[in-house]
Amino acid sequence: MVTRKLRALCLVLGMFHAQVTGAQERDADEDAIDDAIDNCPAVSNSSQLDADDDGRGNACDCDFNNDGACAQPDYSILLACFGKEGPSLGPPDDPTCRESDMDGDGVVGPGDQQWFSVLFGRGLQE
Ligand SMILES: [Ca+2]
Ligand SMILES: [Ca+2]
Ligand SMILES: [Ca+2]
Ligand SMILES: [Ca+2]
Repeated sequence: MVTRKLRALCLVLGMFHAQVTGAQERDADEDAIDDAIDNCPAVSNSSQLDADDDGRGNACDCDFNNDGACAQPDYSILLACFGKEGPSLGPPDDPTCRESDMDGDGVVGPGDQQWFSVLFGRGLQE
């Protein structure tokens, strides 16, 4: 009898715990980083790489020249960095080409171009 009551209590407590933690730890993109501190809440980027340190992770930061828009000039920067590996000399707006490495694999390549085209036109997202 006591065990049954205890079990019921544990079940209720467990549900309560799930509700509380569910509210506190929302992780929409399921990258194991809570939305509250995720620098790209809508894009899975567990590395949280943010080359220009502007609070927006590389994965969702296609504004390489930091003019507030994700547009043609940014694409030109990506093209200027295309094929470059690691920190290497790029255009003035992304001198190390590290911002253009959107997927964070260490090289600016087709993956980043694809990533850019997904974000292009959508505008910058919070
Ligand atoms: Ca994220
Ligand atoms: Ca950034
Ligand atoms: Ca821009
Ligand atoms: Ca890359």
